[in-house]
Amino acid sequence: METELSRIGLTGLAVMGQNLALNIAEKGFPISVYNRTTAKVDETVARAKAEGDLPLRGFHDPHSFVLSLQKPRVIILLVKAGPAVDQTIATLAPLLDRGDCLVDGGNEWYENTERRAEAMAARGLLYLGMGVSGGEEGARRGPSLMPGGAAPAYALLEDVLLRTAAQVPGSGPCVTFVGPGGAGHFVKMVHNGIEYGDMQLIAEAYDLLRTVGGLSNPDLHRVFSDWNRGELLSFLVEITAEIFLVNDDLSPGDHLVDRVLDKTGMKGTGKWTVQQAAELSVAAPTIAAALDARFLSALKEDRVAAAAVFPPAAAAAGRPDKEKLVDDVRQALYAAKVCSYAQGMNILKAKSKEKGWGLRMGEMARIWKGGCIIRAKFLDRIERAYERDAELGSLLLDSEFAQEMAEREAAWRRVVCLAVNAGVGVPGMAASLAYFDTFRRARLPANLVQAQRDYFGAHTYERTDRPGNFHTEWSKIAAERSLL
Ligand code: 2AM
Repeated sequence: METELSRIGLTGLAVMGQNLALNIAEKGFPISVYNRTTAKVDETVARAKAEGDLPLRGFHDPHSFVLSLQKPRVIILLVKAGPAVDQTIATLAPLLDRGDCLVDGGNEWYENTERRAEAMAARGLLYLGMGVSGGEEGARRGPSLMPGGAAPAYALLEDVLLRTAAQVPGSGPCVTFVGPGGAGHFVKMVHNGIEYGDMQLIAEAYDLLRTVGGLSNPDLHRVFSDWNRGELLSFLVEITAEIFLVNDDLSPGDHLVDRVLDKTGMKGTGKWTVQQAAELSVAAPTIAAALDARFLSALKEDRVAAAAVFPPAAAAAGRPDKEKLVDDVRQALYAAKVCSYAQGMNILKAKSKEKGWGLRMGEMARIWKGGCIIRAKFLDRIERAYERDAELGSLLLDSEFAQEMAEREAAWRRVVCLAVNAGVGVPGMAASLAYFDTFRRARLPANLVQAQRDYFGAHTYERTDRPGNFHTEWSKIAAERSLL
C-alpha cells in the first residue's frame, strides 16, 4: 500500500476539504492528503480509518505528498480563497512536472482563477477552477461540482468527479465541464447569489406567516414540511421545516430559532454576483434585495432604535384567514423564486456571451439538481425550459413558466399588498414582483426619462414611429409654448 501511488491528491483539510477527500476515497480512488497544519492531516487519516478503512494516506510535508501521486498528478486545493491559494500554489508548483494539474475547489473570484491558469500554463501546468457546493454533508456524500478551465485538465479527473458528485436518478452526476477560463468559479458565484435570493424569500414567507398570520413554530414546521412535498420541494425548504423543530438547550421550553440573533453573515459571493450583474447591465433586483437585507440585518442597534421611533403599522382589522394566507404565501414564494432564477440565469448568459464561454444553461440547472444548497425539484423545470429553447431570453418567456406565473400572480399581489399594509418588509418578493411588472410591460415610462436626458444633456432619443436619433430643444419649445 505504502509504495503504491495515489490516484489524486487534496490539500486544505478544513471541513470541506476533509469531507471531499473522504468522499473521493470512499468512491474507490486512493487519495493522498496534506495540510499546512499537520494535526488536520492526522485527524483526516483517523476519520478515513473510522469511516471504513478508506484508501487515504496523509502527508506532513508537501514534497512527499506530491511524490505519492501518480502522473500526471492532479491535486485539489480546498484552502481559503485569495492569498492562501497563491501561497499554496507557490508551495506546490515547483514540485510538479509538466502536465500536472491543480484544481482550486474554493469560492474564488473568477478573475483570480484566470490569472493563475495563465501563470500555470506558462510553466506547462494545467489548472481548473471548480465550484463545490453542498456544505459539509454535500462534500462527504456527493456535492454539485462546477469545474471550469482547460478542457484537457478536466479530462484528467473526469472519472473521479463523475463518481464523487451527487447522483440524481434519471439525471446523472451533478458535474459537467462548465466552460473555459474562470467559468466554473463564475457559475458557482452566481449559484451562491441565487442561494441568497432563495434564503431571503423563504425568510420573508416565514416572517409573514409568523408576524401577520400568527403561526407558531410547530405550525411553521407543518407548513414548510407540507410545502416540501410539492412544487417548492428543495433542500432549503426542507431544512427550514426542521429548524422549527429544534428546542433550545440553554433556555428550556423555547425554540432555538427564536434565540438566534437576527444578523446574517456573509462571505462575499452574493455581493460579487450583484456587482457582476451591474457590470453586465443585467437587472438582478431580487438577488440585490437579498444582499441589502443582509446589510440591514447587520444594523441591529439602529433597527432597535428605529423600532422605538416608528411604532408598527396599525394592525389590519383581524388576522387573515390562516389557510388562505399559507396558500397565498406559497404561491408568492414560488413566483418570486422564478423571477430570482430568471435574473441569475440572465447573469450567466450575459457573462457567457461576453467571454465566449458557451455555457449550456440547461446543464447548469441540471448539475444544481443534487448535492448543492439550491437543489430543488424546480430545477427540472428550468432544465426543460432550456431544452425547449437553448437561447431562451428569459425564463419568464418559457411557456410552462409563463403559465405558472399567470396562475400565481393574484396570490402574489395579495401577499405583497398585505405585507405593505402591515409594515412588514418583503424586499425579495416585492423586488421580484416589480421586476415581473416591469418586464411584462410593452411600454414603460422610460420615454420620459429619455426625454429628460435629451432635455438637460442632449443625449438624443429614438422614436417609436421612425428610425434614427433625434434631439429636441425642449426648453426653447416649452418657453415658446408657455408664452402663448
Ligand atoms: P490550516 O489548517 O493550516 O490553517 C481553510 O482555512 C483551509 O485553508 C485550512 O486547511 C487552512 O490550513 C488552509 N489555509 C489557509 N491559509 C493557508 C495558507 N496561507 N497556506 C496554506 N494553507 C492555508
